[in-house]
Amino acid sequence: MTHRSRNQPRRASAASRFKNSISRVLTVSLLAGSLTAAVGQPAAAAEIPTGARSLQSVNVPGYYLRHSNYLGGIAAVTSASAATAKSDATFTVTPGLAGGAGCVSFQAANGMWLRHRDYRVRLEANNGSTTFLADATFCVRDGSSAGSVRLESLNYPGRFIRHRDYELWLDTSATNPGTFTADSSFLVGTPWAAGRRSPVIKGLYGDPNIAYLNGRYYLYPTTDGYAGWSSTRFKAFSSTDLVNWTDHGTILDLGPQISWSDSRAWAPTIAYRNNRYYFYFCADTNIGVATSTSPTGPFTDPLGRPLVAAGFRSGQMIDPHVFTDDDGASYLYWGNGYAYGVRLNADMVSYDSAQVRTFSLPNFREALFVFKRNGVYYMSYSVDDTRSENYHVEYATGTTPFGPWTHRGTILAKNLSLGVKGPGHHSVVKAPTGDTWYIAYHRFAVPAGDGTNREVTIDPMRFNADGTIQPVTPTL
Ligand code: FUB
Repeated sequence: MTHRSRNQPRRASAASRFKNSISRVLTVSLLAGSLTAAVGQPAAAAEIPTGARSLQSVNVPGYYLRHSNYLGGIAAVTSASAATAKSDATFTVTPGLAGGAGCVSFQAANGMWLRHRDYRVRLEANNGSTTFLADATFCVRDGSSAGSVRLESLNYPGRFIRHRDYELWLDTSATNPGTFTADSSFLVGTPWAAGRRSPVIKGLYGDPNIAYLNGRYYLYPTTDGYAGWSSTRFKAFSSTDLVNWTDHGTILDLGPQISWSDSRAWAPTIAYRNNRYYFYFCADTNIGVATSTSPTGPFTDPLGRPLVAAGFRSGQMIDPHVFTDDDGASYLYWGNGYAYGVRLNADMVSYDSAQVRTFSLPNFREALFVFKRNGVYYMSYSVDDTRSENYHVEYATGTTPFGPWTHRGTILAKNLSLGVKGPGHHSVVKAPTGDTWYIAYHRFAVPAGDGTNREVTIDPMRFNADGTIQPVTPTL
């Protein structure tokens, strides 16, 4: 395949190129922040840190790798550029979709990925095929100048992303050999735009329980990244805007703080009553409760035993949730395979076990979550297995905290074109003003997570005029 060279930027002489390279680094530093390395420093093994990045052409300063009309190219971007131009020139760098040591993939703000097809670099949705994953994976090599990188195709070794006529192609060095190395070299800088906004809390977490308490949003998740979900600690995060989150560290550590269990710290939830915060949590498939005067602890166990012990009823005694009704009565919901609910006593740490209800909910697996809007009780829950990409959220509505429940359908499900798999174990929060609602949930970490390597995100949740919930569109 030959391609006519048109509109090619004029090339500078070697001497002025060197001079320009110094001023280019200064310019880039000012415009785009820190680079992976600067001219004058010894070249380190090429790498690109994950996260949002912008990549500047080495030999066309001020021109950045970007997508336009779903095709890759380079274009000028400055601080005065439109937000769209900045966003199009920003990619979230992830470990390579197809793996490979030192290999990465590039995801745009709309969730699509840079991939090559017919040697043209394009922006396309991930269809999950082996070909797509390989076509979207590029291995980082040293570039033509210190600190710059080149991107070699994983499945077409010897072919690199390069610009030609301001377009991005996957070329070999035989294509325009005179300029090939420089045309395929990029300086990696801080991003022009925010890039992918999720996960909202950085790192691997699942089962996010969101609550609005005392003027802030709080998230209480399971800590992921452990085989068999074997973490033993709970953390808390808070935010005023659902975007910037403060990590409050460990708020409950099963080992030293809970006498009756020190394993499998899962799926907590919080409630506020009697001027105290009540933190309900799973520990080795028992449900415990700990209390504090602060939403970030320290929490202490008032019972010295589980609130709901393993074996109390059929199924696993996990995934507690507490809903407090307008009349002040609080209800505890929980279960896996079997859905349970009971009214808590006013002390929030006891209940009448003879009054435990079992609910019939189509497809129910776990993670019950109840909320109330306009007098309607919404019973939402997760379906399938958290290790399956088909894990999802369905819901029912009722006229009391105990139903009867009418199944309404699916709220949230996978979206493979965005790389969203296994979205579930959600929670719901209403903003302090208006009729604005959000759903927090986990999904397999993007791009390479699974059922024990999950990450947390939040999306708006909207209602139809008849009170049914609109399917949530997962965003990134
Ligand atoms: O995080 C451990 C378990 O995975 C939770 O208890 C379940 O709901 C599932 O998300």
